[in-house]
Amino acid sequence: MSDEEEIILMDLNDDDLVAQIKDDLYDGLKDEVFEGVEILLERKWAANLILSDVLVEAMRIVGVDFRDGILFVPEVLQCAGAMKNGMGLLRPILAASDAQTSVGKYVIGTVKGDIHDIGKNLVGMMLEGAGFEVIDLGINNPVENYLEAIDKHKPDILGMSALLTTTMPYMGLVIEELDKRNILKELPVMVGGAPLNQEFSDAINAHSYGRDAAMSAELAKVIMGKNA
Ligand code: B1M
Repeated sequence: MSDEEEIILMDLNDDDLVAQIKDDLYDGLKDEVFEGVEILLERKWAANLILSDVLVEAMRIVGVDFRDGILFVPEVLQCAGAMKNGMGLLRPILAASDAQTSVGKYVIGTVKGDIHDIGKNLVGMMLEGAGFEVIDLGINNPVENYLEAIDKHKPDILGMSALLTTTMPYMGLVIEELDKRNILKELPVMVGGAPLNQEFSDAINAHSYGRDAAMSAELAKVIMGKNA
């Protein structure tokens, strides 16, 4: 098929459609990714499967080419925009909760110096789906933002996200501040993000490490004393 020839997403079988959505995300094509996700949902694909096997997998490929200097920041921003467009469709499904009352309050934010927010947003969606009230502080948060939010919202859990090896140590700094103010002993802190691991989480004295969004929501329920 020539590049000019229009691809009708609806006409593709599932395998070809998934491959096409990944290509479209790689090319930063927001509307096409949206439409592709819409079709998969119409074909009764589970939202979490679309997320993990299509969108997150496509973004993994973007990450590899970004690392290898094949893609650059402006292109990756387009990819992120396309991913967010697809995630927007999944959000109401993933965040729909059967819980009648809030399971707990969860404040979440990406740390200072870091503007990555796709993973954090995903964790937020999963938490909402698990029945949490989520207060999202957004990106690039200095310690003061966390302290203010803790004071204002009195959360049951604080979550921090970092995607850069240069910003992950900032989580330790926030935890130290919480400790100094005697907040840490009453407020479980969960940390997460691609470069983290359990060892790092232990080293900075975090309460828990969330490896991925689904696991983090399960962990949060366990912290609240709800069975996961
Ligand atoms: Co950035 N970037 N980036 N980037 N970027 C990475 C992280 C990188 C690994 C790419 C690479 O080299 N392969 C690399 C970091 C290398 C390192 O630190 N060793 C990198 C770099 C270098 C940079 C810049 C410095 C590039 C530059 O300017 N030269 C720059 C830094 C900007 C800054 O923050 N100050 C930069 C910029 C950007 C964009 C703005 C272009 C864009 C972000 C757009 C946005 O987020 N709105 C971007 C992107 C998209 C990426 C990659 C390609 C994808 C990240 C992503 O969204 N993944 C990324 C490569 C990669 O990670 N493979 C890369 C999908 C997402 C679902 O996964 O975020 O891991 P993730 O979240 C997961 C888990 O980690 C976990 O659950 C999520 C869902 O399962 N999780 C938590 C996350 N937070 C959690 C919190 C929790 C619990 C679990 O509890 C609270």
